Amino acid sequence: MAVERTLSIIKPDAVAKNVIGQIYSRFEAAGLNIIAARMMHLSRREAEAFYAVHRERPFFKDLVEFMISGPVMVQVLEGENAISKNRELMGATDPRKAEKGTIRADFAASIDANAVHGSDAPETAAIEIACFFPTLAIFSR
Ligand code: IDP
Repeated sequence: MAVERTLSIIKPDAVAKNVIGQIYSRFEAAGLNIIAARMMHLSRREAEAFYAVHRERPFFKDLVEFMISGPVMVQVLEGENAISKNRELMGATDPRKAEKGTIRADFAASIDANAVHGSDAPETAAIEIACFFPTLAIFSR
């Protein structure tokens, strides 16, 4: 198994619900190390750039509005198969379809406000991590 890094974002809805710690506990229990973290309030430009792959999708405008509606918690997770492991912990994009016990099933209200983001592949993980963290701010162990 490969040690990977992935970018995770706790979205404005979950930050507002005060469940950062509960979500962090799930990462830790799954063997994922939090090796960088920062709370930030994304600008419109940052949110649009981050979700640029979805620019043509009908939900793009609402997604950007939601992502800038409040602070987010951004972290780099590292561990064996971190990318797929985090996606498993997150559950399906639509919380109504997310498996019981996943972050989205437990904390998300809708497909628009679905609690967390996680990179979906090694290439996107590398790009997304570089969006938020310089190498010097990442503490692997
Ligand atoms: P993911 O977050 O599970 O990887 P993506 O398909 O990459 O899902 O979509 C990015 C984000 O865009 C989702 O987390 C969700 O917030 C939003 N989104 C995706 N599909 C829809 C939709 O059909 N309606 C509204 N929002 C959507």
